[in-house]
Order: sequence, then structure tokens, then C-alpha cells
Amino acid sequence: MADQLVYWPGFPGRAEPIRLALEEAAAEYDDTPGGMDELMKYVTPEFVDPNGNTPPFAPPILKVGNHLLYQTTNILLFLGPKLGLIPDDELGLYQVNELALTAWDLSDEAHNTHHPIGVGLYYEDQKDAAAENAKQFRESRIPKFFGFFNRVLEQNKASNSDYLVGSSLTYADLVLWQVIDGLKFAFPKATERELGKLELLKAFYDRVKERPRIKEYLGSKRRQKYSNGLFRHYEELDQ
Ligand SMILES: N[C@@H](CCC(=O)N[C@@H](CS)C(=O)NCC(=O)O)C(=O)O
Repeated sequence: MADQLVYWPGFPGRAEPIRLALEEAAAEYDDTPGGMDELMKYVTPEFVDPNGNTPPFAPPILKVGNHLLYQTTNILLFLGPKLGLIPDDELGLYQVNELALTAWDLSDEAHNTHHPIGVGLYYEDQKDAAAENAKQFRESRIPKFFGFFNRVLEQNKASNSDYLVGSSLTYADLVLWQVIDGLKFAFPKATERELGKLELLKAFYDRVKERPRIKEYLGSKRRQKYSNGLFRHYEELDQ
């Protein structure tokens, strides 16, 4: 039975690194076949899993047989070895995971730029705080994270600086790629400005995008468009 991803329909959002990993490995998967109803079933407080799984806190969720997993990077920690997206050595898995977690932290910070006060409030009700948060994000956080990942690439001689860990693509690369791609949508000016200073990171972004299965996926209907999800574009936040 194919694994089943469950996520908010209509947004790439936090499910996207998982989709990229499954697509890169040409794995079979079903994407939210039960739509919104199925997703809501799992996250309502009344949900009790008949198979004894811990109730998931929030999507993305991966159904593997009778098991339910959640948390994006945890799902990738599970899938990585199965999909051939980790290095051979045991410690390598945790190096991949620490980089995936670090890149994913940046996506949370990107989310905070449009919701700095409360996730339950509209952006329009927190615009002043959003402007301040976004300024910090553009001027300090994007440069810090991007500079870090550029250094990681520089120091990874095993792949000739093509990928973050080991000699070939891992799921950490896919998480980082997705975060850069989301930022190119949300903060096009700030992102291009920083990438323009970091040759290795820019080349990394282009390299991953050109991988045959990733390229095919990005051009397919399975890849959803950015809109009002994790990565949002507000021109006033990208000055
Ligand atoms: N760290 C978690 C965050 C999960 C998360 O925040 N999911 C969102 C959808 S993108 C959600 O539905 N959150 C509900 C909530 O936080 O109340 C992950 O990466 O999976």
C-alpha cells in the first residue's frame, strides 16, 4: 500500500519537503485523497485512533499502513533511509537531520513575519509588528541562515560543494531548497539580493531545481502554487 500524505488542500506549505523527497525517489504516494474532511478528522480534539496511534497535533501527517506520523522533519527522518536520501554512515543521518531542522527553522521564522503576534489573528491586524519583524528577517536572519548554508556547502568536499552532506543529495538538501524557493516567492527582492552574494548557495538552488524528477514534478499539476500559506508575498514586507 502506498504511503498517504495528509495536508491542507490547495497549499504547498509544510508538506512540500515531504513531497519533494517522495518525488525525487519516484515513490508512490497518495496526496490527501480524503480532502479536507480527512484532515479535519485527525486534528479535531475528539479524534481517537482505532490503531492506538498518538493523535497528530497538526498536518502534515504521513499514514504508513496503520501508523500515523507527523512533524515534517520527523516524517523525513523516517522516509530518508527508505528513499535513499541519507548518507551511508549512521552518524550521517543525524547530520542530515540537524541541517533539515535548521533549514526548517527558517521557514518558521518566515511564517512569523506575517503572523508575529498571533497565528489566530489576520495579517491585517498585525501589520505594524509584521513590518518590524520582516525588517529583522530580511536584514539579519536570511543573511545569517543563507551564509551558514553557503559555508556548509563550501566545507563539504565529499560532494565538491554540490550538496550539504556526504557525496550526494539528501533530504536536508530538499528542505533547504524548498525554503529558498518559498522565500523567493515571499521575499523576492531580499532573497535574490542575498543569493547574489553567495555563489555556492545560488548554484545549489539551480542544481536541485534541474534534477530530472524534481524538474518534472515542479512542472506538473501535483506541485501546488504558493498563495496564503506558510510563504506569503506582501510587497510591503520586502522593501
Ligand atoms: N513543526 C510542525 C508545524 C506543523 C504546523 O504548524 N502545521 C500547520 C499547518 S502548515 C497547522 O495546521 N498548525 C495548526 C496549529 O498550529 O494550531 C511541522 O513542521 O510539521
